[in-house]
Formats: sequence, structure tokens, C-alpha cells
Amino acid sequence: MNRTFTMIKPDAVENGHTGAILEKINNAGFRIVGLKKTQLKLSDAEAFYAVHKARPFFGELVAFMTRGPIVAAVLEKDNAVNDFRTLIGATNPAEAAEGTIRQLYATSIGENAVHGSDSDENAAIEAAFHFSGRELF
Ligand code: FUP
Repeated sequence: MNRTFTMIKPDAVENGHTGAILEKINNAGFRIVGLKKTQLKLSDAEAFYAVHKARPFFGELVAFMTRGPIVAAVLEKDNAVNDFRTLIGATNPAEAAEGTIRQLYATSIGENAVHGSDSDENAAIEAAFHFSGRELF
């Protein structure tokens, strides 16, 4: 079993898609190991997305990610990282495959409904950023 980390982003929470997205995650065979609704502070978003600091969209990205609550989760499944990225679809919803979470619920490349870790190593780092060991079951 592998783990991945996800956030349902402020756009999807605002638009009332939290339940539908969690249902898709559940139906795709992921076990929810940890789950919380929270809101990132600016310093949290800057740290989480530090890898993108030099990119032109960094300011917009951290403003977006802090503008409202998110739902963070740790998910478990065989091949969790890759299978979850398949479930969410391409970063740009206009390019996301039919039936993927981003194709269904995202509005733009910046406001793309969900995050999914891109490696096992980053999944562990990102899960530890949001959850303590006592919050994972
Ligand atoms: P992904 O792994 O699919 O979440 O995509 P990236 O790690 O490349 O990008 C992280 C976030 O940066 C995206 F979810 C949204 C934002 N982004 C933009 O706003 N514009 C871009 O051109 C690329 C990414």
C-alpha cells in the first residue's frame, strides 16, 4: 500500500463540490487515512508551494490557496500517487481527461479544484506538513 496527499482547493470547496469529490475518491478505491477542513495562512501556502517560488504565477497561487478553506486528506491505495494523478487529470482542466475530477470540477489552470502529490517522497513531506501522526489512521 502507498499513500498520497490531496487538498480539495478553495474553488471546489466554495462551489460545494467537497462531497462529490470525496465520493469519487472513495469509489476509486482510496482509503481515507486522514481528513481535515482547514484554511492555509499565507506563510503556509508559501512554504507548501516553495518549489514554485520563482514562477510568474506564484503570487496568484498563494492568494488563491489562502482565500478560503481547503479539505486536506491522506489517501491509501496500491500505486496511490500515480492512480490519484490519473483520477484528478491534467493540471489544466481544458486538457483533463473525461470524467476526471479536474475535468468535472475545476475552472482554470490556476483554480483547478484539487492537488495531488507527484511522488512518494513529496506525498510523505506534504502529509507531514498538514497532519500529525495522531491524525492518521
Ligand atoms: P499539479 O502537479 O498538476 O498540481 O501541477 P503543478 O505542480 O505544475 O502546479 C501546481 C499549481 O500551480 C497548480 F495546481 C496551479 C498552479 N499553476 C498555475 O497557476 N499556472 C500554471 O501555469 C501552472 C500551475
